[in-house]
Amino acid sequence: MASDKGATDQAVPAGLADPGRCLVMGAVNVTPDSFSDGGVWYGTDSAISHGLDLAAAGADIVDVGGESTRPGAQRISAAEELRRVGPVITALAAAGVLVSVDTMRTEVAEFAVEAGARIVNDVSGGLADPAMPGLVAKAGVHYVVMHWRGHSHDMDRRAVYDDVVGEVRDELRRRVETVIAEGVDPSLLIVDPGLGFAKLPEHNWALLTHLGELANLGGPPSLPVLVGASRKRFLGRLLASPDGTPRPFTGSDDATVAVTALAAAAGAWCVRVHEVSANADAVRVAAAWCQAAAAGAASVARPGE
Ligand code: PMM
Repeated sequence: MASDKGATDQAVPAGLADPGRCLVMGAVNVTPDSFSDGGVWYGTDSAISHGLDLAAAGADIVDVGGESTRPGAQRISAAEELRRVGPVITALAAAGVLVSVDTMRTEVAEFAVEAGARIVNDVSGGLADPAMPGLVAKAGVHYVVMHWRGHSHDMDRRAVYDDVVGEVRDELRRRVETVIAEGVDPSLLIVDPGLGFAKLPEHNWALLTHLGELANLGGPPSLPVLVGASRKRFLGRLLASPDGTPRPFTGSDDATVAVTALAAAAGAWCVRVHEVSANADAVRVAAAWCQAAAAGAASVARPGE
């Protein structure tokens, strides 16, 4: 990333707008059971109008998903996933919204890109469906490769690390190398630490504070980093009441905004959130903060000017 945007040298994916700040991705979960908003946008019409509302509130990207990845979630069929997201993606793309499809399935991604989605957000980084990188390569769309260790029904038992930052970085690097070998254009890649996916709260915090290391994957070129902290369990636990009861997910939107500001200042390329408006403000605050810091550093370096 350029020095006026944050503390790390963050990259921007080819062909997407670069407004000089962290982007905001608004999530539309067309599911009955997502952790954060399950059931709220389950109907096609309410999902479409919610996507349009998120775009109007300042989302640069609207991410549409039909399969819950909440801890313990069981998989649904591809036909059911398509039934949920197909009309929503078609309508939002037709309305000019930059749409990302949140799916681990090639057939859903294929439908979505034909309907106008320009980003495939694959929380399994191509592990759940080995044909996915080939489809993404053929379609020439952007590809979010998230760190993932297995499906939601048993991901919590995989949250075991000696060095979470090093292991997530190395596992992500191997996925990136694989998808590039399958033909994906490296300039269209985005990486994501996968907060909450086989991660305990301490793992999430460690990853959030080492975004630059994840962007570099151990060496150049640096890749854009997407961060999905919104309404996740680790925020609810941080904000637990004195008796230890976790804060319900809707009560963690303010904490999400705080993470957004910090992640944006640390160089995140994009944040995936459920409530857009305050996060859209936060990324602007972070950009102004970093620009002022960079200007201050430059004037110290050129004291006579
Ligand atoms: N988290 C969820 C769903 N999709 N995609 C990416 N790239 N990164 C994430 O962290 C991520 C994701 C789960 O959140 P939900 O509460 O919206 O289902």
